[in-house]
Amino acid sequence: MKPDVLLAVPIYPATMEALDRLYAVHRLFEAADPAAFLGGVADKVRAIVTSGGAGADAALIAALPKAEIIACFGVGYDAVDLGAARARNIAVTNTPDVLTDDVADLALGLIIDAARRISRGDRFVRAGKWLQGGLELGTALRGRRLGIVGLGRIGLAAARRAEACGMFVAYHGPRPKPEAPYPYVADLVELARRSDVLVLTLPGGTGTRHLVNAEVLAALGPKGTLVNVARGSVVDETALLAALQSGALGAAALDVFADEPRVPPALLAMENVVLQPHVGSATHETRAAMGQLVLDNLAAHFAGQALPTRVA
Ligand code: 8YV
Repeated sequence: MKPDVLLAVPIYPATMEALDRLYAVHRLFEAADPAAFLGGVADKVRAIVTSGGAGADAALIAALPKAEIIACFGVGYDAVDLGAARARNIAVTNTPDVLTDDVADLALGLIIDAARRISRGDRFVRAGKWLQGGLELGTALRGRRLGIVGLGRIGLAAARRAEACGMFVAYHGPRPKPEAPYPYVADLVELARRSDVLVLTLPGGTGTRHLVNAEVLAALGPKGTLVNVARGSVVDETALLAALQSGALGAAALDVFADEPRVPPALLAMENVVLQPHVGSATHETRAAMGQLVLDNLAAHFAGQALPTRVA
């Protein structure tokens, strides 16, 4: 008999097809009445497949008393209630490494877009404004200072790309990384003060919630740019809006938001803001590789083998 798997949200189509071949898949996102749906599968679901954004909260975990594993289609697992999983000895897996380059590419793309106004130029041409004159000048990347918040795999990959553009890199995190070839700045406000562009590549979750607050944004300053490819939760979005509106912060380029897919309407009207619909890992190649890791973790679990990418 195929093991029963709850699929919380849609993921990469080919991965969903593979799940259908290998497991009895129950699609929570298609249920008209999710609570009744969960009640109907509670006595058989042994695995939960979810995304980085959707995760699995305590209520979902409690609703599935036979769950043994939560396989997260994403590197970030901050939306999984690890305490609830641990209390039931439920394994949690994620999809590290395979998405590092894509997320770093997007971070670089956002850095370049904010400085060189690519999206803005696109809107300008489409609106026919070029006929009246050229776009305002942008800012060179060469020689500008990049602050990375969270020098993990993605932060390091973003740093290398920025260096190739002639930027100077420094970083902040919970502790210095002796192997890192960049200066460590223990105080985030100080890093923001010393940066022209601040890129967020740190994990989300309660430990980093609103780490980027009004003080950090003010330190980044009227000529500074905030780039977020991490989680919306790490930024105090109200403070970000206020800083952009008052001119205390120069620009922002955001792939993630506090309440996705809802984006604060005030941001939509700002020309100095670049907006993306959480697409850091959104390429065919990477989503396929992420899906394969989900499948590999499930297969290992049901075969009683060590999980390839277990986080908890
Ligand atoms: C995905 C992500 O957008 O890896 C993460 O943590 O946020 C993303 O790669 C998401 O998990 C796919 O829906």
